[in-house]
Amino acid sequence: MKLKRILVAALVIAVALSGAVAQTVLKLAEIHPQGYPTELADEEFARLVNLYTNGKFKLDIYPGGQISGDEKVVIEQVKIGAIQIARVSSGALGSFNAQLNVFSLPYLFDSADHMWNFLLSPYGDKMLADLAPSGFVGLCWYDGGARSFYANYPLNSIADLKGHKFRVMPNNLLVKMVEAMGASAVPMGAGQVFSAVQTGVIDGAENNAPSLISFNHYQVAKYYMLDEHLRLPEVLFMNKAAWDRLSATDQAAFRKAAKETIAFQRAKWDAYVIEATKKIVAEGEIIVPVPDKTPFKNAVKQLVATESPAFAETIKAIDAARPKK
Ligand code: GTR
Repeated sequence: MKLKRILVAALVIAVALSGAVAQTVLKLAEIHPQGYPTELADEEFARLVNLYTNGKFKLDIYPGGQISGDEKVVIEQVKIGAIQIARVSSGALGSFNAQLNVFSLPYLFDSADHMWNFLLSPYGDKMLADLAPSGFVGLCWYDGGARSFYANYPLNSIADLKGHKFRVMPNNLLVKMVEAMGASAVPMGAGQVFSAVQTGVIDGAENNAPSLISFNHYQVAKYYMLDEHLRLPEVLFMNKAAWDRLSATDQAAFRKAAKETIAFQRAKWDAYVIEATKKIVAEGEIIVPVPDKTPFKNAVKQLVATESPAFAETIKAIDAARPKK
């Protein structure tokens, strides 16, 4: 009996010393480079998953569009399970899970606070859970700021969009939005935008200030008009089959890790928006504030009215999340 106990103890020590805990490596794709707020959040998520699963899981992050500079391709890779986890924009994921297209309705949220009140509500959790029929498990939301138009020619008002070509993420609703504002929409992956502006295939695009830095777009599009037409939350999500292979304890560890990265990412985001804005201005970007967004809102009024009924229940929850004045 004593000998058996000694042998078991020796075995436990041997396993511990050899570090023989079976480790599962999962791949996480990120279009932005190292140091970008969402990428830092991916790293934090990887660290916490490793910690909370006692080293059972290691996440290998592929930043800077190493998997693809086109999020549509990344999402397809997650769908088939070649990549298990990714962080993408809800604008891109909406083409795979239609309920997310609600975020592609312009001027949906009044502010970042309004968006976060909603995303952190039970309805925000429900939307993550409702990724399941598309073969995904939603882990958490991140901040993606407000998106505005930028171009290689002066932009001062909505009238300046007319007759010009702007890149959008491959998503029909975003195409319609740009067309409602008087421009032509050219859907393509973020990785193609720089050379498309350079070669004159498009005149500009729309995004948040941090993305103008991370994709170097400020170098080819010097005019940035802050009309803030969209707030597209970022999503961290996982292949469902890979998720289903996790034990309930490990799933809880992944959830806990994801939840804890939200405040981390938001703080990094807020700081980086200020830094990125300073940097593009220093590099000669002309930033035009748009204090009165009425002309932009009017231009998309009809589109919003036509598209909203498909998201009636969600929009009701979004309205209810509006901060009290
Ligand atoms: C960024 C977002 C990326 C990507 C990109 C785009 O704001 O963080 O995930 O979707 O926009 O426009 O393609």
